[in-house]
Amino acid sequence: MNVKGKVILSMLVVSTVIVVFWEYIHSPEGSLFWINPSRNPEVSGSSIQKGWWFPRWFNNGYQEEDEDVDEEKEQRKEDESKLKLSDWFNPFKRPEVVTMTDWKAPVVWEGTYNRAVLDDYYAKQKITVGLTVFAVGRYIEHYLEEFLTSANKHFMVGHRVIFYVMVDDVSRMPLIELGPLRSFKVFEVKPERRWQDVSMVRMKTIGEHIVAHIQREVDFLFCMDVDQVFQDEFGVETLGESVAQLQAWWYKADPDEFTYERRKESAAYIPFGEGDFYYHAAIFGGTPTQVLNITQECFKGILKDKKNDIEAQWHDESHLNKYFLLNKPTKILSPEYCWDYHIGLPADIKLVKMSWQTKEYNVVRNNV
Ligand code: UD2
Repeated sequence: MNVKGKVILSMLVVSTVIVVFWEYIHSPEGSLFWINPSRNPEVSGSSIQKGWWFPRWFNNGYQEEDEDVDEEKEQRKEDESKLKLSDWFNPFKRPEVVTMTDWKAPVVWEGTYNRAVLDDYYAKQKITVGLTVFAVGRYIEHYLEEFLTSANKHFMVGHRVIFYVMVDDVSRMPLIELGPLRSFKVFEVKPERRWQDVSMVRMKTIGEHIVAHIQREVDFLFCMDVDQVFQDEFGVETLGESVAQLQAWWYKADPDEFTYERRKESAAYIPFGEGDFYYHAAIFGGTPTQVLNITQECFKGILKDKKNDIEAQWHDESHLNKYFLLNKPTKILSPEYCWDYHIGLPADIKLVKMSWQTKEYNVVRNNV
């Protein structure tokens, strides 16, 4: 090789070394020379070392770019991991019933949802679901044990659950063995003299407990009447920001037939010609923040009525219906989630998840 050849060869070698070294310093994740400290902690020293001798300003310029890329990637990952309604819900599976409201909230009927997809999604998030239930006076002996035993078996199977049980006498609390991932928190509440007040004051008590502790303990919260029994799985398809239950006796009726509060003097007043559905106060829920808002607003209405010496026709339920008229629920549960077998079993009720107990008002209520 002549001198000219040697010079060209050595220039080639030098430029190759420079290119290789340049790549090593700046190559992004996934290229040939990248060492990812997080995936390979044993060699992470080499990528740390490059920082201290290279000019800081130079390194920083690239650092910022890397951070932007990382942020974008994180955002993309987060967006991809969020479930879309179409991933778990198909409104066309039940063409004979209303499966979507005017404001595009899903109405969850048996057959419209894919629970497995949701179970997987919520299991990754390690959610905890709360459930409040009140049993005051004779409601303890009459209903509480069956309610809790059935909830233990069917409510949010496979997910962490806290039952918030409010009784007026803790010593009469039934002994129930709970399954794994389930726990109780039992609280004593003051018994009201009238059953109507027991029912209405629940709104105040639930709100106070959300503020005091529930908001830090759960991701979603349901509030239920005690005189009902779980029959089948009441699962994660029911979770949402604010969740309302269709009342079994009224789901096919025209809004003008609903037993909304019709007296203008009440805070729960809904005029004829208005209204979407008749919601059942026996089940409502959502995120703790939303449930707090529901209970606080309803209780404000109840107090306003007390001041004006008026009581809404269906007590807390009338106020709840007014609330959901003004603040549309983001999810609605079909009457399959709270069915009354006294109606019979029409063809559109495919799978009952919870059913009403027989109302024995003369046995359980102090004042009938
Ligand atoms: C309807 C609604 C209920 C509420 C009530 C207000 C149903 C299934 N439920 O219930 O949500 O809006 O009307 O009029 O239609 N409670 C006690 N001790 C008492 C009284 C009430 O623990 O002395 C609790 C208990 O959890 C009970 C709930 O309050 O389930 C509602 O009272 P209810 O079930 O007697 O009222 P009901 O069946 O008319």
